[in-house]
Order: sequence, then structure tokens, then C-alpha cells
Amino acid sequence: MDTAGSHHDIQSWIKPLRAGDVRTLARAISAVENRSSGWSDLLKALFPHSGKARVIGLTGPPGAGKSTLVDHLARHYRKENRTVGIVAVDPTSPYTGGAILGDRIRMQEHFSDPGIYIRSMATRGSLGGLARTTADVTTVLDASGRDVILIETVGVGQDEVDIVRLADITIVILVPGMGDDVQSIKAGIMEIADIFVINKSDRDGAERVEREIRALQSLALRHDGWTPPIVKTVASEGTGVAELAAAIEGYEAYLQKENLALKKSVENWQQRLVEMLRDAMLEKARAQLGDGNVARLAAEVAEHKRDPYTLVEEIAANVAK
Ligand SMILES: Nc1nc2c(ncn2[C@@H]2O[C@H](COP(=O)(O)OP(=O)(O)OP(=O)(O)O)[C@@H](O)[C@H]2O)c(=O)[nH]1
Ligand SMILES: [Mg+2]
Repeated sequence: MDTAGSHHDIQSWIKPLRAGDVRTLARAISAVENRSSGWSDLLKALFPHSGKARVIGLTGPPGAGKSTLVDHLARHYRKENRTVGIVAVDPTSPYTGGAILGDRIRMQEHFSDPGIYIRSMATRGSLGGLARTTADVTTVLDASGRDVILIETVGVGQDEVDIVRLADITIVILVPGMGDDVQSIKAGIMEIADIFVINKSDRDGAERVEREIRALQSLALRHDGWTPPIVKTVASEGTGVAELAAAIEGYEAYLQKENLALKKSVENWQQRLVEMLRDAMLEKARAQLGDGNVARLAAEVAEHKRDPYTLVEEIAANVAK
């Protein structure tokens, strides 16, 4: 495990990191991911240099072809001479640090190209929460000068909704043969899609998925007036990738024209600031109470010797001091 070390060490990272040094980048990401000492100083120093990257989130069910698509998109952006950072987040996996086989294989393929940096993250309940850690890692990549950041995450629950909220552009990947599953896909996922991809369109049923998406779209129009395009792909053959890249460009143009990127970012920060504040306050309260005392207080409440309302008020008042 890398440790960030002293404040002085961290300051010495800023320059190489901003110059795009990959080793420093890897170290900085580890420090942030592991919450090694000095992680917050690092982010404080890097934050002013972030905000330039285009962040694209890709989510969808397990095995939908997310990694394959990310891979093609990365190559596409490299051809345009843009540098790419890839964060593969698996909220369902208990493993962390490149334990995802498919991503390892790709990592080797791209090894010779420092213009593509890939990082895998996992472990639900990671320090500070997976969504927050992903956000912080994205900030590091952004500050290091990556032009495009692709965040891949498995679509299963709230965590990845939070994760894709980080993105400027969210791509939801569906596949044929999900039956009525499109209907049961969480409403949240439908709402966050800026672009739909029907991957594995070489299989039967792609048209049906398209019809289902259109039906759902007609029920709930987006408040910003954007109708998410539907792109059919066969990622394993690279088919439709150019169309997807064009759809991304189309949405980028729309964001710019309507000045929506900032608005989205404000909404995102509104939520993140509350979460960060909640975490900080809770941490302070825990530190003040001390470990054993929570159990003792819980026992007193359980035995009805104390009421929890007054107790929480008192603790909150102390934290605010
Ligand atoms: N037939 C077909 N197979 C595909 C297509 N795209 C990807 N695959 C295959 O589907 C499998 C899963 O692809 P991945 O890219 O790893 O999917 P993923 O969504 O990243 O998977 P997880 O990260 O494990 O959720 C691989 O064997 C791919 O080769 C496609 O368009 N058609
Ligand atoms: Mg994958």
C-alpha cells in the first residue's frame, strides 16, 4: 500500500502529476483510494487544477459489454490524440485493486500506451464510500490532465447511480434477451441515461429492446428537453462505436449550447457537499463519543433510561462547537 507521507511529499507530487507522470498518478490514486495520510491535502492541492476533463459514465447489467465498449471508445479518443483515464468500478465485487480479470487483460494490451491509464476499483463500503472514492479518483485523473475519463460501473443499485452522477455524460448499456427486464430496470437508471446503447445487437431482440426504451421514454419526458438517442452496437466487433462516439459528441454540443454542463455540476455538488458534510460531522461525533460509548449509550436507550431525541440533540450540539 502506498502512503502519501508528509505534507512535503505530497507537494512534490503535484508537479510530476500535472505533467502526466503515470507513476505519480498511480501513487496519488492509491493514496486517495486508501485514505492514506495526507489524502485530503493532496485533493485540496489538485482540485483547482481539475474540471477540464470530459467525464463519461457507462453503466449496465453484468456482462453487457461495458468493458469492450470502453476499450473501443478509449481507442477512438486516442486516435484523436486525447488522453484517456479509465476507472472500472465494480460495486458488487469484494475485491479491490485490479482484481477484475477482464480489466487486467485490457490493462496489458494498453500497457505500451501511456495515453491510456486504467484503474479498477471495488469493495462496497470502502472508506468514505465507493461513490465518493470514485469522485476523488476522478478529480486526480482530471488534474493530471486526462482529456477524457471513462467510468465503467455495473448497474445494480444506488451506488452506481451515485457514481454516474459524477459524469457529464451517462451512457446506459442494455442488451437483447433481457425479456421484461427493461421494464424492471430501476427508474433511476432510466432517468440518468443521456444515451442508450443496445449492445449485442447481433443477437435477436435488439429491435424489441429499442421499442421498449422508446415506450418508456414516451411516458417520461426529460425536463431538459433532451431525447436520449439509442445506438445499436456489436462491441465485440467494434460495430457502432463510431456512431456512439458521434452520439456522445452530439450530447456534448447540446450541453454546451444549453450551458447545461455547469448546471449538472452544481446539482452534483449540491449532493456531494451534503454527503461530505455528513461524513465529516459523523466522524467528529464518533471521535468525541469514543468507540465503547456508542454501545453504552445504545444500551441506555434500549433500557429506556435515556431518550434518543435529547441524546442526539446533545451530541449534535457538541459537534457544532
Ligand atoms: N455476441 C456479442 N458478444 C459481445 C458483444 N460485446 C461484448 N461481448 C462479449 O460479452 C462478454 C462480456 O463483455 P464485457 O465487455 O466484459 O462486459 P462487461 O459489461 O464489462 O462485464 P462486467 O464488467 O463483468 O459486468 C465478453 O465475452 C465479450 O466478448 C456483442 O456486441 N456481441
Ligand atoms: Mg467490465
